Amino acid sequence: MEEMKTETIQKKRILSGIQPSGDLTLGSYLGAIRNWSALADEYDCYYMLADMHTITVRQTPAELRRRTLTQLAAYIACGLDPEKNVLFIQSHVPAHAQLGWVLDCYTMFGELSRMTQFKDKSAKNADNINAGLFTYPALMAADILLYQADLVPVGEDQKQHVEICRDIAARFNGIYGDVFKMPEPYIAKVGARVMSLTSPENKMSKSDRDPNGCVYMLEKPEDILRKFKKAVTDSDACVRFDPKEKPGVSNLMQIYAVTTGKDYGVIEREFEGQGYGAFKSAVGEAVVELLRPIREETERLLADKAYLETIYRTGAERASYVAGKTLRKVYKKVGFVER
Ligand code: ATP
Ligand code: LTN
Repeated sequence: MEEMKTETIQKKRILSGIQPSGDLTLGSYLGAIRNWSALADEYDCYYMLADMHTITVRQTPAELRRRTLTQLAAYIACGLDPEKNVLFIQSHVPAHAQLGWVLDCYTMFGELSRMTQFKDKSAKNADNINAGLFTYPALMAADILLYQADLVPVGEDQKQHVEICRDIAARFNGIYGDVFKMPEPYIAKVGARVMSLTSPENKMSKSDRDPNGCVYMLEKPEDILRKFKKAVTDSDACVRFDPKEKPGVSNLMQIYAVTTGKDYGVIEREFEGQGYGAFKSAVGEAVVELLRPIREETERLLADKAYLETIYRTGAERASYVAGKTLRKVYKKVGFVER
């Protein structure tokens, strides 16, 4: 009886997504996907492969297709059960583009100009500063608002986009009444910022130009170990957590802590009096063991294209149902004639 009662209470809804713009990294895993799988029982979860956002930067079509399917397989291999989570490809649900256009008309040039990611990406792609790159936050707002999401789990770097989404929703609701639920960013405390192994002052990122700074989720164990052995540290030869003075060592400690569940005090004692060699190898080995089952499961799933197809088709249907309801409401509010 108790159980039946809780079943009828509407769960809070979560939406998040990652662009298939590069191979997933240890940062994408520790900062995002790993935290998602723990939310499935408590929340109603929607996770998207944000392929429409990816083309704001030029892509090779075959590569984009390969990365999208690999990312879907990796979501599942990381523990996102497709029965409990709606996993879908953004371009399969046309409501994203449709609401995206409407919201473009409720988003101001000035506020888009302040987006840090736009400034960064337009500096990196100076020969292709296209309109999509500029209006991207309105599409991301559509992604979130279509599902009436309560929470949006993202890393620190995406907080500004969730805030502009809230501003757009408040502006729209201010004119038309309560159409959109106001979403909150949801930032995990651990792993929120995994740094590059070669330049620990920068975030580990899929599109990093230095491949040695970045550990890919599906990388071979020997390559992972080699990258950790080469990781930048300092001349102090002491394993101690101090992100300001010792960014390289502290980043490795953070990775080791999240991977093994040990706290910083325990790690400091474990490597006391030893050089960095033993420490770096231990972190590398812990990461290899963390990623090994995920790599094996991703490879197994990728060999079963028919299964992946069933997952993304079912996901698109379930997502379209919810998204369609919001879109119809919005179309009616702005004054479009019903078909
Ligand atoms: P790109 O290089 O294409 O900008 P990225 O590697 O920075 O990509 P995103 O696709 O922007 O990754 O991020 C996907 C999700 O993972 C976001 O929620 C982001 O905040 C989180 N994330 C990405 N990199 C890290 C990292 N190094 N540490 C913690 N979280 C991360
Ligand atoms: N902008 C995000 C990816 C993204 C997203 C979303 C995240 C697109 N739409 C909606 C959360 C909710 C990125 O670049 N990491």
